[in-house]
Amino acid sequence: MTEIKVAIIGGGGFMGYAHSLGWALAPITADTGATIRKAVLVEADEDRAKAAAKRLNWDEWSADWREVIARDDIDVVDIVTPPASHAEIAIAALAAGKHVFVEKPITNDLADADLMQDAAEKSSAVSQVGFNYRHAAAISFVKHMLDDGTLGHPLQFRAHYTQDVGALGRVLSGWRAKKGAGGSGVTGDIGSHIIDLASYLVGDIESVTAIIGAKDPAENSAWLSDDQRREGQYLDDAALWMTKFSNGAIGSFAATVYASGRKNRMFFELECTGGTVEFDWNHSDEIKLSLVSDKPDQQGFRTVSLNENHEDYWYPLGGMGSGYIDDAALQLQKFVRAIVEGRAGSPSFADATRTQRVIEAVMRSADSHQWVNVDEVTA
Ligand code: NAI
Ligand code: SOE
Repeated sequence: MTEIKVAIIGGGGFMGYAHSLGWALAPITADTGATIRKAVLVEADEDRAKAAAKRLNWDEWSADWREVIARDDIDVVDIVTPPASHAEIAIAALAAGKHVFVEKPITNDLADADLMQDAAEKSSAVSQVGFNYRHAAAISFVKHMLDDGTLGHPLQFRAHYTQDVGALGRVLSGWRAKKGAGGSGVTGDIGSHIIDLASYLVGDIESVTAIIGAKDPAENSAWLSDDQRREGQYLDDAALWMTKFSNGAIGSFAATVYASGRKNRMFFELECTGGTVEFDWNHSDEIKLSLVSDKPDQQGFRTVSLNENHEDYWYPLGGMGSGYIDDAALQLQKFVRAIVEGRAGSPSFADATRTQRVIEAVMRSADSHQWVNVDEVTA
């Protein structure tokens, strides 16, 4: 039996909570013979580290990630700090021979993402990025129907990721609103999830055209002009972008935190030559499905309720309500499997760097008002 000792860096925040629960669940179903030891929780200062380690049931705490990464007995470094610090910690952990799980977005900066991809590719350790939603059982079901030909060729993908935090005047952790720390803004923070899903299900995004909206949070007014946004160095609060995929499919995407009533809504429709699927994270155990092959008098959408016959559905009975923590655990379970079986993690640092390139393309297109080819976006 392999014992895998995990250190979590930044474990006192939102993702510290989700990953601590995820690590506690992952071994139950990992079916690999491995056991997980929640060994060390690292936080920015000692009091926060001590309190979080106690609350979330980690063996030890530390306020120095470098000292923890240097320890011989740590196998996995799980990075859940804000994105601006991901590159430094991940590259150091890979250099120390650790398996690395890093939260999304891989980082805020394309040059750093390229360095992280390079470090991961040179290392024999397993690395993976926390685009958790692609691991939900409903998404695995859609992926199956694409891979086995049930849905046919993807034609059009339309996705929304909407939240209300901006509309309510809230800032979720200060770093998200700060230039530098917050990356682009909503495109990088929540838009990255729907880019990852599109890349996973439909294929590589080839080119992008975008418009973005930024608001002065103190003003009860419409979006700033592009000039005002650039001059004031505002982060994006809303973004709309259209894409062409390498396989000929087309897509449209929307992300905003100014959507009153939307707490955390991630939604997409995918039309294919053989049928259409619709997914709404707020009903994460369901897929709406219509197949072209349906009998003429039975056409229209049916609701498929996920159940024990679907991969990645953990319960012996449908209708149990799997959600965010199941998803956090599923992605860690797959990461553990990759370690034990000596396979690459997915999504990889290369996948997440490609997503970062798309984010950068969205920002450049919004500035230039031109279509931007993703392969031509360099740091
Ligand atoms: P947060 O602000 O709640 O937590 C971050 C923690 O990192 C804080 O407790 C902070 O004290 C700690 N920290 C910062 N610098 C540190 C350092 N040098 N050493 C040790 N600790 C340090 O942030 P949150 O929401 O947990 O986000 C963290 C990451 O997770 C981000 O990359 C974010 O995009 C991602 N995220 C992913 C989600 C998902 O559904 N996949 C959901 C929420 C966040
Ligand atoms: C932002 O509000 C946020 O916490 C993102 O950072 C996560 O990635 C998303 O899953 C939920 O919303």
